[in-house]
Amino acid sequence: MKESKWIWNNGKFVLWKNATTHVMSHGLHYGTGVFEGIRAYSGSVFRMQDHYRRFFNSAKVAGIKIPYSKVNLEARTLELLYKNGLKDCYIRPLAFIGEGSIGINPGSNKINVIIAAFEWGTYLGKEAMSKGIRMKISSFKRMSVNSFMTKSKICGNYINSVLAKREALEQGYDEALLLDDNGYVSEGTGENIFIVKNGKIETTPVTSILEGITRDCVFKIAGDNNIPIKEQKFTRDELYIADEIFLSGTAAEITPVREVDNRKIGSKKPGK
Ligand code: PPE
Repeated sequence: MKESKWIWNNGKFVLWKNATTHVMSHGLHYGTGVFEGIRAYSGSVFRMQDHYRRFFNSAKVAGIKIPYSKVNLEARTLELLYKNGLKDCYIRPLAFIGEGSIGINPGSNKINVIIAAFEWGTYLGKEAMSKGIRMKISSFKRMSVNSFMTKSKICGNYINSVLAKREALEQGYDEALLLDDNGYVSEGTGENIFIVKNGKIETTPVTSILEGITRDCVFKIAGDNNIPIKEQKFTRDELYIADEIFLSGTAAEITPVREVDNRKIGSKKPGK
């Protein structure tokens, strides 16, 4: 990640180093915030409206009322890129509950909204795209849908991903793969997963995952190329014998997987 000059902070553009917050912010203590991850390519923000739609939906699920309109945040995002001179970058909108009442009930504490934009290269390591990554099934399960709301990018939810990611890296892998409550494959710590078998693509149903916007692009691209694609539950052994596996996500883009639990996948090279 490379620092940029300006951050949009509660209605104003402020210098990166001045975009600070109070230590008694509710969001800091209880994870009461929601965020998005968006990329821009050559100055065009990729599916911006879909990302802001999900941002507002996340906030709705979390019971957070964002005090700006969607159109306003979209316009400020474009302005932020312009002010920072950024064309290829990652954009991080965040809304979180601020200081005031402490304790579980956030009361009427102010809702803070920020948008940051910065350069962010390959998410899963330098060689991820050319060689594919090595994954390990995590000892942490993907959180249960009735405990945490998996369709929502709620800040606090991400402790599940942080635990799994750290464990995988400490054990020498590039990324963790989480199973759901019932033992089926769910997703990576920040990516959806696809398997290819006999020329057909399968991905997990939306039940326990974040409904990725890149995932939706994969459906569209497969459709355009007449490649059969469907949502289907699958188990970890189906991963081992898949012809190809890849991940999708805004940060990860499309990343090939070359190994799961030390088993080589398909031809050991990124597939078509
Ligand atoms: N699952 C999870 C849990 C997830 O966080 C992401 C995005 C996805 C799937 C893919 O969704 P989409 O980006 O709409 O295709 N993860 C974001 C956060 C990454 C981070 O490290 O922070 C992202 O890719 O921006």
